[in-house]
Amino acid sequence: MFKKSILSLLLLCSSIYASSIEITNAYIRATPPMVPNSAAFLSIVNNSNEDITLDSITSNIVSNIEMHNSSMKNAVMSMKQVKNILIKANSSTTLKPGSLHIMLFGIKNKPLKAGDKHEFIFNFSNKEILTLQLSVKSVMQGMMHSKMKKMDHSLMPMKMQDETAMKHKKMIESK
Ligand SMILES: [Cu+2]
Repeated sequence: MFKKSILSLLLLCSSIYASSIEITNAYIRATPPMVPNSAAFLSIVNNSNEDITLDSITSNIVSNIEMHNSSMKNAVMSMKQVKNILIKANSSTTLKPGSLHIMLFGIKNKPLKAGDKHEFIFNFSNKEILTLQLSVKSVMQGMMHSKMKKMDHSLMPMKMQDETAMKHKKMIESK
């Protein structure tokens, strides 16, 4: 009985510690055979009373990972590398197409197939490190359709582009 309560106390402590950051709804966008880059999307929940930033992400499946933010300017979607992603205290930040995202450069074993899972390591400013298996999902079709419906067609560029297909201008501020 005594042993049991010690154990549950330990479990409780570790779960309190582990849950200050949660990553939910994470997926990697599936890629066609020749495409070298992809993107990952997810929500980060910060259950702590302090602002936290996501500072870096690593994975063995690609040669480089950057955090990006997309924006629409004069009907052209462009994106820019960001140093980190802020998750305010007791709040959450959502990475989604057309907005903040995780950019994956140089896929080592092309293509990224729907249904596969790959390990990613997330490093946060509070020294927490989360290791997650992210699923590959084919989301291109659905995303394109919903974009088309909302968009003014006269403003639409000749070729629809998204984070995966977009040319990456290196717009990184001097490191
Ligand atoms: Cu990007």
